[in-house]
Amino acid sequence: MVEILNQLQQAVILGEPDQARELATQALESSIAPLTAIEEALNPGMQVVGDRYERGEYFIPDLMMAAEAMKAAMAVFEPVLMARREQRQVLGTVVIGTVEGDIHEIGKSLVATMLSTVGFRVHDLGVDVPASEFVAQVRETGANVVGLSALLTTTMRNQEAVIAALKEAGLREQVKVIIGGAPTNPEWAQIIGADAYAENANEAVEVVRRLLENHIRGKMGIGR
Ligand code: B12
Repeated sequence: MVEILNQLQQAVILGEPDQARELATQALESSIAPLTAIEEALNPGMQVVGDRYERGEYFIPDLMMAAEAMKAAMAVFEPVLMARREQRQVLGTVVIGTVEGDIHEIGKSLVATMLSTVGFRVHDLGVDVPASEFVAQVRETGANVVGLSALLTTTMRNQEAVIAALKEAGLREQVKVIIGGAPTNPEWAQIIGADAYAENANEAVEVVRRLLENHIRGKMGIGR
């Protein structure tokens, strides 16, 4: 098991999509849980890639190939995660996307997948999403949570812009806003008036559950 996970991590680090797909399939065949593979091979692999880029050892094409490898493996794991989805009632509706000017999609997609897996209805708007699109989708879907991803210090401001646009549209009270992405933190969430921050996909699930629980309790007048 450890060997397959090591190889999968290497496939991400070396940016080998075909190998990543093959190893992800082997991992499933060896009864390795998709979440284990994501947490113990894909994420740490991407971390190594980021560190190498920071040290000037990797360049943009390396990042792109690593991202392709990660996506190839995720494409193998996602159907399995979805099939194991807890078939209960829909816990809530989430609109999620990476904010305008930012094309980093992997972390956002992971959060979207995890939320779907545990029973939220998720509308993933993709990357480089303008504030107006978040507003339109919240209105259309009646979402009760909005997830905003930003991986760049230059685009985290656009999380604030989405919140402002939701206020302007009169929708802010209807939704809880959760933010995430490497340059963001709980303090930033507070500064821009988001309801919550989560560091990773697992935490995002817990936080969204908690946010909606409070929301529903509040609506029903319980605990006041
Ligand atoms: C892969 C990558 C790319 C790929 C993205 C491919 C793709 N399809 O997504 C490409 C090559 C396109 C890219 C481009 C750029 N990148 Co880049 N990239 C990365 C890298 C190496 C990994 C990001 C990643 O996928 N991580 C894996 C996922 C699983 O982790 P994650 O994204 O952090 O997500 C987790 C949490 O943050 C959280 N989360 C994320 N979103 C959300 C949302 C919500 C709602 C919640 C609750 C939680 C949450 O949960 C996720 C899952 O656990 C990072 C380095 C790093 N260590 O992060 C740099 C990095 C983010 N990039 C960086 C830069 C500078 C750029 C470029 C500007 C480079 C350039 N000069 O062109 C461009 C920007 C393009 C743009 N306009 O967006 C910098 C950002 C620096 C900064 N602070 O602003 C970083 C940190 C690298 C570095 N150390 O310098 N990049």
